[in-house]
Amino acid sequence: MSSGDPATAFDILAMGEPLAEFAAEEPGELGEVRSFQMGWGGDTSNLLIAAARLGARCGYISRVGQDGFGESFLSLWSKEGIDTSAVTVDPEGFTGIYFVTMDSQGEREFTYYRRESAASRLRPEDVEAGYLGRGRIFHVSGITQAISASARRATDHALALADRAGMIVSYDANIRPALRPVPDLLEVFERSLPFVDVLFLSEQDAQLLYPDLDVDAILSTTLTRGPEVVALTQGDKGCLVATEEGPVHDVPAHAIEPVDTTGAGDAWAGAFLVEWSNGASPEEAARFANVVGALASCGLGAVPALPRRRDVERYLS
Ligand code: KDG
Repeated sequence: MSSGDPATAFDILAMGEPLAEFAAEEPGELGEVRSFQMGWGGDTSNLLIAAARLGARCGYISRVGQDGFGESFLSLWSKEGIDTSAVTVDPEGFTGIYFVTMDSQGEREFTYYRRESAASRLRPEDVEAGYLGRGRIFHVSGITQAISASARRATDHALALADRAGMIVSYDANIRPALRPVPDLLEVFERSLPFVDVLFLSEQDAQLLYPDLDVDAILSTTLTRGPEVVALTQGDKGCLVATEEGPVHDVPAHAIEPVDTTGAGDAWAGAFLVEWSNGASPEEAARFANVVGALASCGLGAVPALPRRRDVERYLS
């Protein structure tokens, strides 16, 4: 994607909350684990890093605290080549934190410390039409809308601006019942769909939002509400990709033994966007994204294992 569209400065702009990440290095409850790996998370930040490592020109709209974690994110983004001119360092907020723990069955759990964080202070004034207008794709998620009322208003404003500017609008449902009750998340999700061109849903998101529908019904219901493409990821089963005109493509996953799937869905979506917006068909983009998602699961933490294009090529050869 480094060839990019010369008419725009950025291939992908995203808005959301970065979270300092503490990934347990051993199974156990939060109070029992003694060793954590510090790293970086936050779904929209993960997606941008994944896309930047595949060659996309990216920029982030966010807020971090005036603290060590905020500094660490700013230096990470700059190392990854992500523009931070729309990231505010907010002395009145702190950079959010989350812990990732794993029970003996391998079930992951996220514990958040993010209420009143700097990013939850995102507001419509943080979204400048001039900045958005420099991008080709705008990406946001249900998490950005769930962290606070002002972040939701900022997202609604950005979705409307991006849509009006003719950008490709990408949206990951990322349903997190720990942040808000599911009926509220469903209401915001459905209200956002008319602005969305590419929708990403995990199987778990789909079940939480529409427990009474099967996947075919979920794909057709969401497609009729606005998106041009709906991608439903199904972990080790692969993914389904649907468009209004074509058949539903069922693209198998790559058999790997995952170490940590945190961030794999974000990497998948970033890779899909990079390939699809560069002319690949939805099915080809999903095939590529399945490799990226698999490789992203091969290390502890959301960011360390995100592959570069040469890693994907090496894997495929
Ligand atoms: O997709 C992984 C993200 O969920 C993780 O990095 C943390 O952004 C996060 C969140 O809010 O759950």
